[in-house]
Amino acid sequence: MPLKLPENKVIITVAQTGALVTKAQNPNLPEQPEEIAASAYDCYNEGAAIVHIHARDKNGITTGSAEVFRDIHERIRKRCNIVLQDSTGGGANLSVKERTECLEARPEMASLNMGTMMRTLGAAAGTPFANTRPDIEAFVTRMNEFGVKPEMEVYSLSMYREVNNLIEKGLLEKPYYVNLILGMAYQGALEANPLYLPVYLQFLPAPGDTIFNTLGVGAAQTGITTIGMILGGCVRVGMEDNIYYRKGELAKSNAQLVGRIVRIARELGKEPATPDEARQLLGLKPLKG
Ligand code: KMH
Ligand code: ZN
Repeated sequence: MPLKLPENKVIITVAQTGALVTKAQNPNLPEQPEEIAASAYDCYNEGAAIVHIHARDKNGITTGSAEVFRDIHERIRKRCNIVLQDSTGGGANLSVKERTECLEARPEMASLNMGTMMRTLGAAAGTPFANTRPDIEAFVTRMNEFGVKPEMEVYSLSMYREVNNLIEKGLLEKPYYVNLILGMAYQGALEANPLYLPVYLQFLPAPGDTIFNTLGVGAAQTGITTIGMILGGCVRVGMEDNIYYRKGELAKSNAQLVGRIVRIARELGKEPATPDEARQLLGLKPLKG
């Protein structure tokens, strides 16, 4: 069995921006540092404990710039103590090296993509989203130097091999944190079929030491995360993964998506963990000051 959260708690992450979504698809997408920070604060007020951050340049293009990530962190920190989780996934325009630069802005957590996938749609179709074993080990080594907790993003069962490799090499601290992704076919993930969740859990690496999160891309966001909570996991919502509130209706804000999952959580008897409760459950360093 996976390491369960307390029955009455759920850690909610909001992934607000991503690398692929544009304002043309949803004008409410926060892209610039001030927009990202203001939206993160609204999500914190709704019950998000963690914000997963992607940065864009002034033209809205994905950037790995530590300076932009630092700017976003500072603007968020002026408002609230939500846990800062930066994306090292970046976008198709960034090299592996550029994808590590955000770590210099000292997030508390960072995403760690657990395998190479082939992009199948969009402008970058036919190019690999490269995360080789040496890349993954280099990312995690750098995270360890900075005391950053990896959020291991798993898109299919075969990626457990890389989780196990990091555990065997002693490169991870307990509790391990694995994000089970369903429904990102254009990037090689399993379909958003909830029947995969029990299979993911059946084979979870080091289950007694692993906390899991679930996310469903697109229309599957609410269903997959609801089942994820019932199974004892953390959840992630937000416009990076889904730009709609319901079929044909664009999300007005990330906070609207957080608000819905909080209402469902409460109906299931779970309160959203505060950022400090999330820090404690995930073994993050306490915030100074
Ligand atoms: N869009 C997510 C399913 C990352 O930022 O490192 C994948 C993601 C990758 O969040
Ligand atoms: Zn991301």
